[in-house]
This record gives sequence, structure tokens and C-alpha cells, in this order.
Amino acid sequence: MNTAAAVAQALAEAGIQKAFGLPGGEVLVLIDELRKAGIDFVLMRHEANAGIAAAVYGKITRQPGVVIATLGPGAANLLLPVANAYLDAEPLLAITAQLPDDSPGTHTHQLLPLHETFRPMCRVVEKITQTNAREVVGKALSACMDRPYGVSYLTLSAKEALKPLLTNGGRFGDGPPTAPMANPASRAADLRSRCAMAQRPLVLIGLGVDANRAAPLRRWLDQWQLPFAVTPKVKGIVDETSPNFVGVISGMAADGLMVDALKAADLLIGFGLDPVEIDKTWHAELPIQWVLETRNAANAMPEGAQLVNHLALLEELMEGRPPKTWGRPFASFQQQRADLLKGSAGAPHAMWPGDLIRALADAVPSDTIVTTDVGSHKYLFGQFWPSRHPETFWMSNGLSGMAYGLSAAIGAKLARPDVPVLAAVGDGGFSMNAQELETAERIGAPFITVVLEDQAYSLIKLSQENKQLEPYRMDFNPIDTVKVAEACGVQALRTSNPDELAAAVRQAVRENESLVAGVPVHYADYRKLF
Ligand SMILES: Cc1ncc(C[n+]2csc(CCOP(=O)(O)OP(=O)(O)O)c2C)c(N)n1
Repeated sequence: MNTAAAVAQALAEAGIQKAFGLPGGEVLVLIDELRKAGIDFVLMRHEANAGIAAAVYGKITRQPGVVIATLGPGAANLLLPVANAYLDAEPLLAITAQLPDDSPGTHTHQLLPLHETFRPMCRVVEKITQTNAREVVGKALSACMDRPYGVSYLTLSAKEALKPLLTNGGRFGDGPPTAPMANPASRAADLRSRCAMAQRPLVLIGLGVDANRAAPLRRWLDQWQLPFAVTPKVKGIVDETSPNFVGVISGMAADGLMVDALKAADLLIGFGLDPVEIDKTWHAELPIQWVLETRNAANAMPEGAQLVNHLALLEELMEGRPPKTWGRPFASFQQQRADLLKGSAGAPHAMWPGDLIRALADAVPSDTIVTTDVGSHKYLFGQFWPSRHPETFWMSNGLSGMAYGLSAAIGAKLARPDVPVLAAVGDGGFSMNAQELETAERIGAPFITVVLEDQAYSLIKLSQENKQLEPYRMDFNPIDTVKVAEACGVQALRTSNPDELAAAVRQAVRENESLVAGVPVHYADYRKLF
């Protein structure tokens, strides 16, 4: 067995069924060994997109997503998804080629300091050799799955890939040391007495809550009738159509209103709340009772915070009667939030963003997985999309990198072919990776893409206006969304009519077919929502 085959075998034995990527000559042997080991290689159009799709696929399937790229430029293109998985806590194993150690010192073609570049964001960074292949793959995979999920990075030179494996033993890594945990009973008693004294408690649920805690978390919130808010990365962990749902915190639309609600609370419980998602500093200024089960992404722990097992804590909290009743202390904020969506478009032939949300939410089943890109449309969907089920909403929010939504949709559809997937992206982000529509068609991962067309990097344009700078270089000419989609083999339409949009989306869902809908919006309308 050669080293590449040992890598493939270790991956297959760990249950990996797909590896995403874009090849170069240096990884061909590895890709061939993956094929022989029964691991499907999902060929994509850009390494960054492949890495994002892999990480989302991995998180949904509860295993590391695997992405393969060549050395040099291929590896350099992986910087974005590695950064994203690092800050957004998604499990990703990246494997790229590298020049062999015994290349002549003057052979610098495509030579980059890859280990040094990736090390700060990765848990395991190692060179795969003919003696360590199985062990190192196991160690890298298991490190990705330590919560919060994270990234490992391995290199395998084309030369080493062909060398015979010298050991075939190997054992999975021990993982990082566990942090000391608080006693759930005393933490529960403390929270109970704080709640008993509070008039306006608000539970802030964040990225640090595992999706498999959704049911007990919902039971506790329901039993105590506590008001709650969420960050975008856990949208759907609680039902956002519940009367106790106050809104989405951490920099989405209506953020000023949400921060006012936070300030109006007299008890903030940060249940898995991770500041990596928060673009302001209120998390450091307001007193928050941190209830964390794992370290935060990027290993940042709030001062004095202890870890506690969420499941055990929730069970303790649900022992006995709720400490108090609160009614609806945030009703006025909830009403103002709902009112924001009422309005009409500020330009002819544009759709009002509120109508867009309503039309889509009416057209798709509640278990539809929604992904977004980064921009004004992310703020819109992050705040107002009514998520109801865990892991049905995906955005880059720790890194906040554009060009996430479409790739994430591919990973999500491969992981959950049984549910519809809808990507909401800006026309700027769409032009970064629209070519992956062809990938989706080719591999049989149909999803719906809604492109919010405003011919601008609108979020940055609004920011330029807010700073009272000269309007400068934020607009671009349209690239015809419909023609791009059709060129990739996907049916498409453009409409600013909500009913027409809903009808087309319903049909695509019914027939499990891809659809791209270009929806003209007026950039200044976002201002009314922010
Ligand atoms: C890779 C990357 N480059 C740049 C940015 C900065 N940025 C954030 S939002 C945005 C505009 C996005 O424009 P578009 O995709 O059209 O969405 P819109 O804001 O118009 O909804 C930019 C350039 C980023 N977050 N990520």
C-alpha cells in the first residue's frame, strides 16, 4: 500500500464518503486512491467554494468535511474556507500537496510556507509521510471534531504519496486537554435565583450550543416562558415564530433596536453565546451570565467564565417549578421589529425586501435550509427569515466572508438531499462563484438561488454614505443573472413581483429542480431596515 492509499483508507474507515476539491497534478494519485476507497470526489470550480461546501457538508453530517487542493495556488485559495471554518466553528480537514522535502533548494516554483500560513488557524498541521499517514489522518480528523469544531491541515507531496507505507498501525489522537467544568447543580441554582429576582430576563443563544441540545433547550425556555434571542449561526435552534422570540442579535438588520432590547433587560444569560459573531462591543460592556459548554471559536473565553455541560444544566433547571412569571417584557421591541418589515419599494421595478422575505417564507416548507452570502441581504435574512428547525440556516458570520452562500448550499444539499435548499445572495457575491451552479447541476444537488440585484456592493455603499464620504466606486454594471444561470444549465427568471417569485419557487421545490431568480431591489431600501 502506498502512502496516498493509506490516507484514503484512514479517511474511509473514519466514515468519510465525500471529498470536495479542485485538482492539480500533485494530488492526482491521492484522488485516485480516494476513488478506490469509495470516497466520491466532488469536483468544483474554485478551491474556496470547495472548502466551504465541504465544511457545511461536514457539520451537517457530523464529521469533518474534507477538501483537497494542489500545492501553491490551490492551497492559497483555501485560505478563505479555512479562515471561515476556524471562526465559524465548522469541522474541516484540508489536504493539499506540497513540494517534497528533498527538492533542490533553488526549486521555488509554487513553493509557499503553507504550514506556517495555516498553523495559527488549525489544530493539527502536519506533513503526511510514509511512516505517519494513518496516525496523522486520524489525529487530524478527531481534532476537527473537538468542540467548538475546527480545522486541521495536512500536506502530502506527490512523491511521498507514491512511497510504500511503512507502518499500518496508528491510533487516533487524544485531543486537547479538557477544561475544568462547573457543577451543573450549583450553576442551575445560581441561574434560578438570578431569574427569580429579574423583571426582564433575556436568554441570548449563540454558536456554542450544539444542535443536539435543541430539544431540551426548547423545553426549558418553554417551561419557564423565558424571552429569548439568537445569533445568526444558531437560527432555528429555537422556533422564531414563538411569542417569546425577541429577535436576532449581533449585527443583523434592526441591530439598534436589538441592542436597545439588550440594554432594557435586567438579566442577560449568554447560553453558548460566542462573541465571534458580534461586530460591536456590547458583549464586553453589558453584564452577561455566561453559560458555556465549550471554549469559544478562536479560543477566546470571557473573563471568569466556566464551562458547564449544557444537557446536565438544562435538566437541573427543569427540576421543580419555574422561579417566576414574566409576561412579555419585550413586547414593544417585538412589535417594532415586526413593523420594520412593512413598507414599499423605494424605486420602480424593485421588490421591497419585506415582500421578498414573506413571498419566500410562504413558498418553501419550514424545514428548507437557507444559506446567505455576506452583504445587506445577509442582514435582511439573518434578522427576518423565520427559522424554525435546527441547522436550517447557514451564513458566514464569524469570518463574514462573501461567496459563502452558494457553496454552502451545495454542501447542504449533498448532506440533506431530502429537504429544499435556498441560497439568498447579493449580485456582488453571486459574481464571485456563480460558476458553481454548473457543479450543482452536474453532481445532482439542485437548489434555489435568489440573487438580490442592486448593481452595487450595497452594504459598503451604505457604509460609505453613513461616513459621509463621496459616493465612489461602489456600483457596477449588471451581469445578467438569468443568462449566467442558463449558461450553467439552470432555469432562471427575473421578477420583482412577489407572487410570481413564490410561484416559481414553489414549482422548483415541487420538482426538486434548480432555479435562479434575479430579484431587483433598491439598495437604499435596506437603510429603512437597519
Ligand atoms: C471576501 C470578502 N470581500 C469583501 C468583503 C467586504 N464586504 C462585505 S459586504 C460587501 C458587499 C457585498 O455585495 P453584494 O454581494 O452585492 O451584497 P449586497 O450588500 O449588495 O446585499 C463587501 C464587499 C467581505 N465581507 N468578504
